[in-house]
Amino acid sequence: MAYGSNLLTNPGFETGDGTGWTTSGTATVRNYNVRSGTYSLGYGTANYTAYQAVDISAYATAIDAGNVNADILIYTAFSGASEGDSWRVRLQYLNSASAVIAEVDSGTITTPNTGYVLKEDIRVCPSGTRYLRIYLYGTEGGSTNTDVYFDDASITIELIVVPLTNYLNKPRRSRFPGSITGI
Ligand SMILES: [Ca+2]
Repeated sequence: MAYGSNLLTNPGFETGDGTGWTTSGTATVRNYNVRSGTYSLGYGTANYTAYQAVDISAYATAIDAGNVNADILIYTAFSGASEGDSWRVRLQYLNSASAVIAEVDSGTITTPNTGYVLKEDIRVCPSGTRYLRIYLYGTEGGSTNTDVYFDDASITIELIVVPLTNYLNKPRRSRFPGSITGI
């Protein structure tokens, strides 16, 4: 089966606000430095976070049998000089208690990539996965604005029709530097 539709609400911030995302700090959605559409998330005047989780517990039986693939991704960029600002993306697999059981963590990125880079994780959902979450961080580096932007997020899942018993045959991919936790 092919990957399904994007499970996120407002994945590209095109509502013009933070609908669907839980934000803290100075997270701001605005018409600037977009990757696509009209809006992106970024430009806090200080540190900010934003996250959104999707509930995939309806597929619990298939997940626990190792028969659900996930594809989690988002694009991130600086706008011009970073002024020491940084971003961090965590792509997470959560259990029923919303504890992290696996993730890809970009770590703190300070290299000022002015073009958008893809941060993506594709893997078989670990047994016990009930939620998939994208967690974003923008950190102010000492000047006045956090010049870090996020856009075009996606979380999709795929039900494996023919179970893959050979680990090496299971799809898995992660882009951009970072650490991988979990199987
Ligand atoms: Ca957008």
